Amino acid sequence: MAKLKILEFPDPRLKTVAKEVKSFDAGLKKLLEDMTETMYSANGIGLAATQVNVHKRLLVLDISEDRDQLRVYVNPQILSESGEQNCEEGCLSVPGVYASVKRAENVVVKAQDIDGKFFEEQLKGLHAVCIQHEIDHLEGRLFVDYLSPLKRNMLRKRLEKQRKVAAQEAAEHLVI
Ligand code: GNR
Ligand code: NI
Repeated sequence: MAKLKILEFPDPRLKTVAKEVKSFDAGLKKLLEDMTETMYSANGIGLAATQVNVHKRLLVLDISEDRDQLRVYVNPQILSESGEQNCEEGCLSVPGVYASVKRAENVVVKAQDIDGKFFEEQLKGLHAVCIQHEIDHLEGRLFVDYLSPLKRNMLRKRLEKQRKVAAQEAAEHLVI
């Protein structure tokens, strides 16, 4: 297994629309293992392939406290949705930023498992939030895209500044 690098906003590669998975081969299983390790080691409750710069329709979720309820969705599709909920969302690709996003309360999802077998599921609450958040990644959308352009630009500047400071500090450590 290998931990993969997670792309961070405003990296333009996060805007890529992922392509359908057509071959359920050993390469897909390896990618799934690496994504799972990456999600757990980053303490995330979900991870979409887009975030690790692989533009295929694959995502993993685990919203359980004990981190032992891994779920895998290949080529996921939302068949229907109902209700509304607001959730304070965060994203491994937008570290340190949290914002309330309005999503459907219930969704019916159709997807394939790692062997290509189709299944359907009804999800609600945080589970529904998370899969909508991950499917957005596969469409090249981030939760900050739901914020006003003004707020998004403020975030972009703040994150760029943070990164500059971190790089500067790293450089100073090298000098010493
Ligand atoms: O770890 C994550 N937490 C989270 C919290 C509220 C709503 C969505 C999420 S998903 C996020 C992991 C991530 O970035 N997945 O793409
Ligand atoms: Ni995310």
